Amino acid sequence: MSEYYDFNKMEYIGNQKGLKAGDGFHYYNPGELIQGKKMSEWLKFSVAYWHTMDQRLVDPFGDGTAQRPWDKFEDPMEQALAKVDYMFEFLDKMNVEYFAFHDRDLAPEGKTLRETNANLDKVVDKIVEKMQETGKKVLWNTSSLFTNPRFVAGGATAPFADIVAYSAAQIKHSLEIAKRVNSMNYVFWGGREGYESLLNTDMKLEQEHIAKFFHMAKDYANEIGYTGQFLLEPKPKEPTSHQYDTDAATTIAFLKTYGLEKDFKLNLEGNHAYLAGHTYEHEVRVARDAGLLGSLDANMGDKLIGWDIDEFPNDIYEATLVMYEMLKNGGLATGGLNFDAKPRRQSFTMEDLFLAHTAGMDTYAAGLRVAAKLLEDRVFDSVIEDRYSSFKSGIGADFENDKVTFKELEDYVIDKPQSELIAATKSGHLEQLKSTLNNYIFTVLGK
Ligand code: XLS
Ligand code: NI
Ligand code: NI
Repeated sequence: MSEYYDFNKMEYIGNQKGLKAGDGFHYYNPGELIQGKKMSEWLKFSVAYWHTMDQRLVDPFGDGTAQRPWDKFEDPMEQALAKVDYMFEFLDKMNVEYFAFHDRDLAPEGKTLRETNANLDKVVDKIVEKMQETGKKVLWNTSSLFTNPRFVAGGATAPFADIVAYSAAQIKHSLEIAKRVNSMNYVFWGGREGYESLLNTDMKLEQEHIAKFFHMAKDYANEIGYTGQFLLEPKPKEPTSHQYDTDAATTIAFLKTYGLEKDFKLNLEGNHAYLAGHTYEHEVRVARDAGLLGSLDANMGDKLIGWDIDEFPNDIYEATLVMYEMLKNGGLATGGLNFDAKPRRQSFTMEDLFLAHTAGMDTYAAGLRVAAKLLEDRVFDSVIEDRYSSFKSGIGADFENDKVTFKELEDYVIDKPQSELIAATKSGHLEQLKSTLNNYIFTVLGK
């Protein structure tokens, strides 16, 4: 492989004092076994093409600041093809097995969809070659039904039939690509699938349209023999003020309402959880409880900024609790940890891209280590077991086993004095638990 970047391949160096971030991985040791499985298998890290290759580091107030070696290619197709080489070299140097992309990340649009597909196919040809050469894999691909002005009012939920038709044709081609590159999953993030105001929106019709659209997508995948897992990615707002796939719970209700729950799981993003007013671990728990945890867009938000800033994860508490849910789920099956993340606008060098990925990988690897120990020691399990123990016998067991009616529950409590009821409650000991969590983080990572 040709050398595009002046960086050594990232290897595990441990966490001895004095080692600078970026010298290597301090916590991510791909071959090390955690609960009987290699870290690289628990943590199927993925690089996001749209950020790492395409993101110019713009914000709503300023132009891009990114400095990239591929900027030297002026012809858009030439640049698109060159970026494939840079991408694969990046994956190799970062020690990452997977990547993810939207159709429009890869190649410029032409004058018609036919021309656009031809541009895209040229780049996909090269990607397929590179994949065969290197063994790198696609965690998921998706279609951008939100960047081009034709999607001003949505793609599958657009109030214009021509745009819905175009969206279907675009997804059809993306599914063909998914089959070619053998994508583990196919993601639908409802870019502009939502609304700004009910004054001009038929919400029910739009939701029926997108449900029909998803059924058609699945039918087409079956027809061409694409067997990757379909994923929906919830987000509450931005760009529209009411995104239909608001959060995990809303998205699960949507899937069940329209009979799609057998065909879809969820791809959950950290920053989207914040925007929905939830923690990341809450979203992952909701999906896990429903048996619909698919994959993770591992990024984080900022408590002080109200938009999707896609920061690389560095919050060890969040990573620990999310990895805890992941371990409880027995892993992510076809899913992984996709860095839907970009460096900050002031971190504009190529070196920052490497450092940012290293930080994200180490944060989740550290979280995995702590979570595994918390599970092994049954820290939360034993607390939770004890907290609900009154359902193991007496009236609690009767309630659990459907042996009591409302009337019998009333009989049981009607004459109980307040003091007995208060005595039936127990402290939640939350301060102690949080401090135990701190201790686990310090001791497991301090080793
Ligand atoms: C945007 C989404 C997007 C999806 C892929 O907020 O996170 O990047 O992951 O379309
Ligand atoms: Ni995302
Ligand atoms: Ni996002």
